[in-house]
Amino acid sequence: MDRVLITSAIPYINGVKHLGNLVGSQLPADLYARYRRGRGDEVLFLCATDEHGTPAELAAAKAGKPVAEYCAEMWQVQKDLSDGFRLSFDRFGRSSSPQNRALTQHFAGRLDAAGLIEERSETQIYSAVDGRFLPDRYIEGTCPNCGYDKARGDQCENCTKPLDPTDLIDPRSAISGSTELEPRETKHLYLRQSAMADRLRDWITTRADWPALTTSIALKWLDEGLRDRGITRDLDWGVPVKKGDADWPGMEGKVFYVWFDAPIEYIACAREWADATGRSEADWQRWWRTEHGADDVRYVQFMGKDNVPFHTLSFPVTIMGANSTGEDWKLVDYIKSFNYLNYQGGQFSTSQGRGVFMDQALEILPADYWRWYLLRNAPEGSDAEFTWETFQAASNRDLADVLGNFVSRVTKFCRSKFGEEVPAGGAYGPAEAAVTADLERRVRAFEAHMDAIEIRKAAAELRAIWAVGNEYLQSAAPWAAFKEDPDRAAAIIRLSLNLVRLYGILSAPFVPDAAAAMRDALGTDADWPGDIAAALERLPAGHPFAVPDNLFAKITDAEREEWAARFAGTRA
Ligand code: B3M
Ligand code: ZN
Repeated sequence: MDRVLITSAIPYINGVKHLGNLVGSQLPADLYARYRRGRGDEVLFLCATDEHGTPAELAAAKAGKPVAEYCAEMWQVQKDLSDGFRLSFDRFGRSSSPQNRALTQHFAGRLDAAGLIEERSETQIYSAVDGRFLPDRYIEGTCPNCGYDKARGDQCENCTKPLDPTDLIDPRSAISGSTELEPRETKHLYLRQSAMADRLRDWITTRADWPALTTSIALKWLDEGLRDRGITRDLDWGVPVKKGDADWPGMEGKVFYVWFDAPIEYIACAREWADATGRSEADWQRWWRTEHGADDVRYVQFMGKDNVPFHTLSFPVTIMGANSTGEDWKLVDYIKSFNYLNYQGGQFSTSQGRGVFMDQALEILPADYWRWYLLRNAPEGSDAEFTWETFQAASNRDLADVLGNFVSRVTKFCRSKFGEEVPAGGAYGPAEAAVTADLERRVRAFEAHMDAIEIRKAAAELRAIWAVGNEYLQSAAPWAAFKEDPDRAAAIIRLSLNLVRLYGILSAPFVPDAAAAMRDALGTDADWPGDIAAALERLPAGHPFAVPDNLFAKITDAEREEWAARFAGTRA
């Protein structure tokens, strides 16, 4: 049994996420977590809301609520939606938790002890109209790298380049729109990432198994010369700047930058999990501290490509820096990153309300439909495109015509001819041997793709595994066999019911509700199939079952047109 720590990038608290966000981190992370659990591994799967920084403050101001209240409400909204999508987090935490506050302050103290923090007096942008400094997203302007005119002070959404507010061309306040901005002196802490550049490069260049998307982004920033990063802000909301438990002279009234404390929440979330479930310090440390048991943990992170620089460079500096003072925090072992999912020829956009959002999706259809479509089209090699036509086609062809149809035909035929139990009689013959051999190869290929987190390939193989059942049923034709040789028909159906069981196990990471319905109908376990021949004998003659409700409804053309029209514009 392996131990696997899995984290998804933690979504900003500022509103409901769209399907592009979902497929870029939380959903594939859930797929992998469910798969590893299915294989019998011990898994700790963590996610949280990212509650600090300007995204939270701006959204709360827009909602007319105190930021703490806004965050508490939005956490519940996001939690309910993640449950709705069956995201199986062991803990859905909050970066504003006391655990994260303590750990963030702890890491800052360690980094200071390691000589990796520098106090700098610097000019930041002050807005006279707003009466405050404008860090990060409080400022907008044109990206100096790509010319995008809605770039924000922390990062360009278009080309992903991390920015400082002073980099922007034609800057304006995101609060008031004012362009009456003036540079003013203020003191801040900088993380000396540049001092760690060689170590980071050595580390990243030895990760030969990482996706090219991950390493290419990381190496690009290293090649351009890694800049030190300001890790404090003149804001009210956030983790107060401290050195461990001690005050930090000169830093009174300042908070840590959101991108400093957000990844530390991955660790704090494990501690939240332990605290909330009556576990001990040792119980979470065995996931995170190599000398406390985490040396045999495989740690896998999931994220969109715009988050890669922070996870390959900044957060590792935090970990390596603390470790250089004698601590033993675990570094990530594998970073799975994603391109963007686009919506009907443009971008999904939270700020413009463009696309389909998680709450809207669940109002239309249950989670399995979305999970299957999004995962089979995961933006792995390049950006992917959401269209209503491909959504309808994938649901109808794969889920309804192939998987749902097979389960329905087999169980209903059996009920009508043999009753609601696995029929006896008839031995498996050459056709069954061929199916078994085919599946032996395909299931092992599916596992290899899932192990490698090659999601599109895994989905294609799973669909092929479903199709094997349909093709077998079509050619073995138990309805014809039944008339002359009921024993032969019984053998076909016995194998087919065992295929339903197999599908109820293999499909669970992708379509957990349908898979559970299949296993429940058969009254069976979820033991991962080793030898396929043995797995296809698992349900013996006489084993009772029930015909499950129709697993998937077809999406009609009228529905597709209605939804396409409803989601053509922008969300209010
Ligand atoms: N909240 C950005 C995002 O939601 C950010 C991720 C933090 S991961 C530590 O894409
Ligand atoms: Zn840009």
